Amino acid sequence: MEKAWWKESVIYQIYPRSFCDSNGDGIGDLNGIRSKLDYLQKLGINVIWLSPIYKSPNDDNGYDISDYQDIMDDFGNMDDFDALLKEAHEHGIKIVMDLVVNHTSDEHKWFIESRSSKDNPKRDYYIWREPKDGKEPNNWGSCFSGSAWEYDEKTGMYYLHCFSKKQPDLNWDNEKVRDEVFNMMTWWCEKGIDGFRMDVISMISKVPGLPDGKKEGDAIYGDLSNTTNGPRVHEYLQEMRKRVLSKYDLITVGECAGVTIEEAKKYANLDNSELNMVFQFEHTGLDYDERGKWTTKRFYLPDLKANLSKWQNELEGQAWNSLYWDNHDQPRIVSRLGDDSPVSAKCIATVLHLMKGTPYIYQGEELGMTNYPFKSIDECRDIEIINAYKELVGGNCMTEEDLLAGIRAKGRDNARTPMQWDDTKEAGFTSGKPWIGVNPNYKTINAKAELEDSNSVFYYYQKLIELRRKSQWSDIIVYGTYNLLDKEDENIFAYTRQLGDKKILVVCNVSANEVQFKLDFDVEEKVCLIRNYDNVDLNMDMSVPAWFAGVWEI
Ligand code: TEU
Ligand code: CA
Repeated sequence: MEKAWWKESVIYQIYPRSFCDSNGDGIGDLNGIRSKLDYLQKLGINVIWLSPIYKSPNDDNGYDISDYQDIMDDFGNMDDFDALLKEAHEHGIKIVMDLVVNHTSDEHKWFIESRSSKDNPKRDYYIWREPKDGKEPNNWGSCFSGSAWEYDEKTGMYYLHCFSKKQPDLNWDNEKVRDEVFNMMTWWCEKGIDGFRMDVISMISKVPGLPDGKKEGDAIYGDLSNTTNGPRVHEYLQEMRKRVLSKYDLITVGECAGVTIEEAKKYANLDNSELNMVFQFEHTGLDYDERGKWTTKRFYLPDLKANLSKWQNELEGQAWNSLYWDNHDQPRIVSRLGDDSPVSAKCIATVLHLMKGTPYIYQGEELGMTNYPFKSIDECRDIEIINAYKELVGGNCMTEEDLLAGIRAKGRDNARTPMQWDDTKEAGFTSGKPWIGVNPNYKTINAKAELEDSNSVFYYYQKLIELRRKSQWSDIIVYGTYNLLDKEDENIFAYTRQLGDKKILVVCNVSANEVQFKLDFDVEEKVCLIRNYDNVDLNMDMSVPAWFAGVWEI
């Protein structure tokens, strides 16, 4: 297997709005991030992915961009960015930008021109359609509730927005749009950035004719299945590779809603013709129910084991994998799969970080930060949550209590509460009033306390990162093959990794119960790489305490 720095990396995602506020306005910013580079270097990560920092009206917290080549006022200015990039590099940390080019903000100058008239030269930068029988051109529903079409009085046409109506979809079939995007990407690469995370990149090629989507159950709108993995998506990414990506030493990861294993083998193939890796979503939907995400349903471990193992085994030798539990769109894994306890956080981290692929750590995950106890919709800020509340509670589809329970379990704002730095006011995130509430458990879950406790979740993550990046087992962890054990076991997630004649065994009890675990092969324990209970030794028939995690060379 060909070696590469981006295969051997551990990437830390920062949601700038909630990471660290340096000027007391209650909003995180670039200088706040720069002040925490020593902390990140101590953790041991070598790449930071910044969620969007470009000019934006913040309808979707920066995922609605109005100027790709200028910094959002809330976060600072381009000098602050240049200082952050320089100091990150001095800390041995690369910077990956969030590339959001399936859509822009409706306040982008391109869209302002496009909507001004039917014959404006930029009209076809976006997807405009005449009404069909006086209504929307098709049945597509937006990811943020309602129709995916917005009627524009001025020209009597609809424009497509798969997300909020302030996020009009770009028309990638228009080569002028591709030129604009590739020129902008080159401009950032010339500044010295180290890669791109590509937002919903699987959606940039829609099925010609924009046919209706599938309607599930009593859904009002059709789904967006005709917007993902479209007929020209690989052509566009191969053009991006040729015109931009191939000219720089970058890491690229495509966020690919709806991606299958077969499609992933194209996006993330090993011949470097498109991207390095993709974020797939299958495992994050395994605790949804027939109504979708607003449920308190929990994972069933055998399903999770089967799905993660499928991606481990079926990409082997053909494409590179990303590994993640958390990001700014997901609830926090220690609440979702664990029981909020630090020992469960360490167990769940072990499951992921010994697998094959590039691991991503979302800000606060390394501290075991938990979901937030939302009691009212007024505490929420996310457009997805707010629109869902209007549609589902307003439309009498769900009671407020049920939806709030679903928000506490699955809402994106769980990941967007401020980073918990210490036990002072507002968790040391800001000297002002934070844009969203700080989790009340910051008194005990915070970076300062964990840096002073050698048994903290922070130091456990530091050890996991060190094993992958700087240990005698680095090669086997990065490049070894994966084999799941006991696929039916409802509590134990156990697997081996092998490279040549070297083999390691990972045993995790992903439950709050003490269980027995039998190995059907004899083990001659050589050395324990990491474990979250000191007194549990490896043997053929072992009693495994709640949330136990252990890794041994065998
Ligand atoms: O997310 C795309 C996406 O698939 C998510 O909207 C996901 O479906 C949803 O959040 C799960 O509930 C990307 C960004 O990560 C997200 O923050 C943006 O809101 C979205 O695109 C639009 O840019
Ligand atoms: Ca600030």
